[in-house]
Amino acid sequence: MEARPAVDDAALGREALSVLEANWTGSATVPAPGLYPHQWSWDSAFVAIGLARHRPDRARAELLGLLDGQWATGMIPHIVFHTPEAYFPGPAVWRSEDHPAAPRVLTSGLTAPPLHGLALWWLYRHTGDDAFVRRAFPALAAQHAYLAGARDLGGAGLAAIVHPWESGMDDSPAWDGALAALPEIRYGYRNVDLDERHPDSDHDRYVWLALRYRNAGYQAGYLRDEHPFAIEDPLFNGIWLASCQALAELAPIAGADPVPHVEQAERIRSALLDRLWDGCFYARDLRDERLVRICTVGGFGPLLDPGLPALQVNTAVEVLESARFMGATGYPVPSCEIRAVQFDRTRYWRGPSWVNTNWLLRRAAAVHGLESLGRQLTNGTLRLVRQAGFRECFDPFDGSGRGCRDFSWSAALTLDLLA
Ligand code: 2M8
Repeated sequence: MEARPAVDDAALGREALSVLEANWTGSATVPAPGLYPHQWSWDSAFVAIGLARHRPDRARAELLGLLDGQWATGMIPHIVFHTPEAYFPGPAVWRSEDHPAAPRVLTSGLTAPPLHGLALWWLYRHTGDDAFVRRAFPALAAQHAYLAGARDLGGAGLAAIVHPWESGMDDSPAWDGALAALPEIRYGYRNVDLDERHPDSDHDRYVWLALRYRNAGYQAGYLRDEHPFAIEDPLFNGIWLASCQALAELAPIAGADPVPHVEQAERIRSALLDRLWDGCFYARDLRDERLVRICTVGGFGPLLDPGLPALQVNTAVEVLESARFMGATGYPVPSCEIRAVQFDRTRYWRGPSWVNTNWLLRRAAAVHGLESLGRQLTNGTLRLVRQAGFRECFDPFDGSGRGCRDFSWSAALTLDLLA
């Protein structure tokens, strides 16, 4: 494993800020130079959270840059292309310019975990900036209305993802079954090193799914009636619930009614319990109405809810701390349970540890008053970045870095962990 000279907290914080400075393009922070040269949606929310204390001006600009890409439907796209930098799948794949609801800036046609309400709340908590809340609140309320209207494909109160890219955990084994049910596709498109990603040919299916949705005009009716990939994911919905609660708290500042946001959060909670819980939270595949019985780090997303009943909190935390997850690895938190046959410590969301999911779980520990768990997550994550740098992800057993270097959310959330 690569050795780095020992760095104290102040030096680590300075390094994090300089990575974020280098990744700032003038309108957004790219996730990493080279591999991800545009603005990614939930990456930007994490960057805003990390910068809230240190550079609130930049955190605000980050969120506004992303909101420039919001569609008139309320959808916040998973990528905003502020520059012509080459990337696949880029604007030629998404053709947002052909859609009447798309903004002037080019974007993808998919969405991403709706963390932005929580990011706005975080920023408010650290700055007390009422004016920014008033400015951003309506856009985030519209985002939530889009999810409730166009994405409740199961009709029970949860938002469905319609592509693995929408989950944020692209290569997670939770999508293997749904992808395997699609026709075999051989485009041969390659934007990433597949040795680090999915073991099969599924990358071509990702592109095929995106093109089908685009060719259907990004219509909600098509998603409901025809699109072959529709999954209720506990991480996406756990994050949405937390953002609903955030908007409920911010509503009075924005001159809005908190009640619809409280009610939305309650609907999501009861649907998570009814539809995704069975000893831990699993994803539900709506195309064959079954739970996808593999426990991933995404299954802990509902812990972000302070109102989650004690039974689910205690059981989920037991699983998290057990030898299925943190109990067996030297570092928090493997992205997939290690006893699963699909677990692979070398492939992206199929095993490695990620700073952003560690941060979300630390937040969950804080909302439930689980101090020792919170400390373990904080210290373990800081150990990872101290030893291996701001890598995209990490081997959960030996802590070595994987994926790209100078990765923005790893740097930004380190700032928050150091505070
Ligand atoms: C990864 O996703 C992109 C596609 O959007 C990829 O696999 O190339 C994921 O880790 C996702 O969560 C993240 O937002 C994105 C940019 O960091 O990279």
